[in-house]
Amino acid sequence: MPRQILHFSVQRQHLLSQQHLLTNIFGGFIKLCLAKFYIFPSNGNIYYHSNIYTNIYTNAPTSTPTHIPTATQTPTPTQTPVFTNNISVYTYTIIATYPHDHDAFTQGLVFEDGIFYEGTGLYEQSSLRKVAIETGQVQQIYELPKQFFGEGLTIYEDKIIQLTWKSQIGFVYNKDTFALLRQFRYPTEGWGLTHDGHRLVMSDGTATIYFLSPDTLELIGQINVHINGKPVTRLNELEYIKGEVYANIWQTEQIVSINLENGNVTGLINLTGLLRGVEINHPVDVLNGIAYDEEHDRLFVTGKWWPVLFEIELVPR
Ligand SMILES: [Ca+2]
Repeated sequence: MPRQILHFSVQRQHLLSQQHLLTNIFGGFIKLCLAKFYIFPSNGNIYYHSNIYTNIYTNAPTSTPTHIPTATQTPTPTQTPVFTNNISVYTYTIIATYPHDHDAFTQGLVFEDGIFYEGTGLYEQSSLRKVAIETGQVQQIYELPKQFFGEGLTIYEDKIIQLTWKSQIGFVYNKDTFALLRQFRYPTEGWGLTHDGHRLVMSDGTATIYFLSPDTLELIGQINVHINGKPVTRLNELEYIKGEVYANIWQTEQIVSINLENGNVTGLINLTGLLRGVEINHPVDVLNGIAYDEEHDRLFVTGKWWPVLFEIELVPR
């Protein structure tokens, strides 16, 4: 979770400094030992690097939680995955790049009527925002009470619904004024949120997608998401697009499209390298945030603390 990311980031930076010093002193043996050490960070997850397509449906993320790309970074060739069961695979083309508030720890992103609605996280920093596309400027903001860690959000009719991470409390706002209309409870953690026109669709970081009544906000169903029969965990920010739900997979640069009838993953989008070439002057975190402009068929993605937001076009592989 995000707090663990921060902790891991600091720990990793420290370890990297230690590693550099010790490597100079003791040589490759020590380096090997440390390398083995920090693939088991404090959150108990096992981190390793390999082709995303071979381990996206395990619990192992394929990229480190925090990274700072540089202009000199060498592009890594993307391996061509082999799939069965008619899963479509996509890479991407960047259509446009827009400014994004690099202090926004993006947890939810929606496009409507020419602007973005964005939810940000972290304790004492969580917010609900209206953001101008072209400039990235925040036009309107509501700051959540300090004890809440904001998560995904969606717009249903004239209301905004926003989740929180571990509080099991969600909020409903007036879309125009951001006036808080009510709060509600749900039984899991809150991660991503979207809707399919008649149900709210929610993720909690597992392989389960939950359905909530948009009227009562009660749980009315759930499905398990899988790819080739194996669960796809760490489903995070969501967006309903053309009859399917797109979910970015936490701590990866991958998005999956999900059939809500059966939980099957129908497509895999590899967004590796999105920040390549972007000047980065501060820490950035993982890809998070999908928004869709239905009227103009535009797809937007960004990430936590990213200084930019991208309009992308999917390219079949
Ligand atoms: Ca979204």
